Amino acid sequence: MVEDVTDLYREFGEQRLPPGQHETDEFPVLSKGETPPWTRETWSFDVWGAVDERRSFSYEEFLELPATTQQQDFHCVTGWSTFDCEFTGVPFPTIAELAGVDDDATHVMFHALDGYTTDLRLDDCLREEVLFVYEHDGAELAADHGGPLRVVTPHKYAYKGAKWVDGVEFLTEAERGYWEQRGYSDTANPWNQERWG
Ligand SMILES: Nc1nc2c(c(=O)[nH]1)N[C@H]1C(S)=C(S)[C@@H](COP(=O)(O)O)O[C@H]1N2
Ligand SMILES: [Mo]
Repeated sequence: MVEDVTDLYREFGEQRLPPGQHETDEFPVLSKGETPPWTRETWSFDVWGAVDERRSFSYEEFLELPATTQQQDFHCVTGWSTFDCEFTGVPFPTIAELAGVDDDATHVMFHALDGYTTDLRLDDCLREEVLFVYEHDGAELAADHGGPLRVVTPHKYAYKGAKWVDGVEFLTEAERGYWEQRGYSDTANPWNQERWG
């Protein structure tokens, strides 16, 4: 079954296409640098910080976690939006529950193989449609789009969705990620045009 979350914009705005965006039929690739290499044997996904205990998953272990498939829109802060992408993966709240998040955790930092990081408030992550994705449109997630694993955040600009994600850190205070340190917004709500600041 595919969960249709293309209507989540109703929580934030009037129009499905956020203001200042244009729709494209393409799914462009946007990365700060090269696509990093990885191997199934050495890859692990780690959860640490303000949690009961540090957790580590091999690629095979991650694939065994309960997954969901959703149809969603994808909004890049540079102005393009792609409608109706289908992604399969593990919801953020499932990972948070497995790790046992501390009561004083307020923020999250995502870490990726290319050195990329991005931050969000914890309550912006504890949503079923924030997914750790390994399949796109029924096929294994392409390396350029973040394979083996990426995050998607349909309620935020897409820079909040770390490609090649291999770790999530729970924080007790706000910290800024790669683009956030370079001026992009911490909150990144597309319907409010939170691009900078
Ligand atoms: N690890 C990593 N994740 C990243 C990026 C990146 O450079 N490195 N770019 C971000 C930006 S700005 C966007 S718009 C989306 C692009 O995803 P796509 O290349 O699959 O379209 O990934 C985001 N996640
Ligand atoms: Mo972006």
